[in-house]
Amino acid sequence: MNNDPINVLVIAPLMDELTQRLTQRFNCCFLYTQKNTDAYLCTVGASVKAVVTRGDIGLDASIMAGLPNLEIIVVFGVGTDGIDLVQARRRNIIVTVTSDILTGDVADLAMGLVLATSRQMVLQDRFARSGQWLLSAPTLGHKVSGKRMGILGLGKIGSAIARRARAFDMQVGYCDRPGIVHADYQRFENIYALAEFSDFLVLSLPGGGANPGTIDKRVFASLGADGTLINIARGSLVNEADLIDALRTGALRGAGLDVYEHEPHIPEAFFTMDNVVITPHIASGTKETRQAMADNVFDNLDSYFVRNVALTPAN
Ligand code: 8YV
Repeated sequence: MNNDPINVLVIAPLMDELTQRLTQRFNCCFLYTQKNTDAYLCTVGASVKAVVTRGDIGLDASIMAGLPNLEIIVVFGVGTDGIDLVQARRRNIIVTVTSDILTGDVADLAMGLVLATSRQMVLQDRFARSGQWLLSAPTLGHKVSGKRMGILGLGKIGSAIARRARAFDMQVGYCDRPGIVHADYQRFENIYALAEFSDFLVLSLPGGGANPGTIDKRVFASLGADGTLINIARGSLVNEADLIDALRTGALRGAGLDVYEHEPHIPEAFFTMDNVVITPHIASGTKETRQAMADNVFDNLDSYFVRNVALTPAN
């Protein structure tokens, strides 16, 4: 039984097992189960010391403002783009993320999308299952090995993607903030130059690293008709209307997408495009990694309240 008075506000659904562990250890309030969240926050807001949220959900600045005794925000994920970090810093609120845990999985999925788009893996799967092979030959895809990959954002995930691309004998270029330099890969000063270099332009910026809609028709024009966009970062980085247009008109060859502007809604236009491979924000979605992320969330909270130490702070 939980006799601990610490109130933990859970913003969005988590893995069942994590929810259970949190409930056994802390006094949990579940915001997402409330019909009238404003009224609920008025009632419990002052007692909340910790928030648990997900990287893809974040924490509304207005909700944070309504939690006067908040000490720590624990994120199931690495994205802090949905969190008002300025407010957190000003109020000395600790923010933790699941740091290095999901790097490999996200990089793996990026490579999976590179292969799936260029080798038409989804299309060919449909072709094979439907028995069409008996009637006609499969269409031809495009090479991956030896091609050029441009990585926008050479952080931990971007670097992991670069290493994988090298193993595919790809040439790797990147674009990032001035301080981020990697001698092994070709550096580009801006997105357009990187896109021009690239056969595959991979977005791996940390959340909040660029303005919404930055990846637009000008970038697609630079990437060109033989280019493919891969996005495992955030949907908000891409101007989806421009992307749909570029894919429809052949201004762009293809796209491999794991993230969207208004998740879980995916623009319906993608559903009928054979040159697009879409996955539902599953880059970190392996049992092993999600389990490790759940453990990290629990351990951060536990350590903070027992020893006053956050294990993997983002700020
Ligand atoms: C998570 C993410 O899968 O880490 C992030 O910021 O967006 C994803 O890796 C997501 O937060 C889990 O729901």
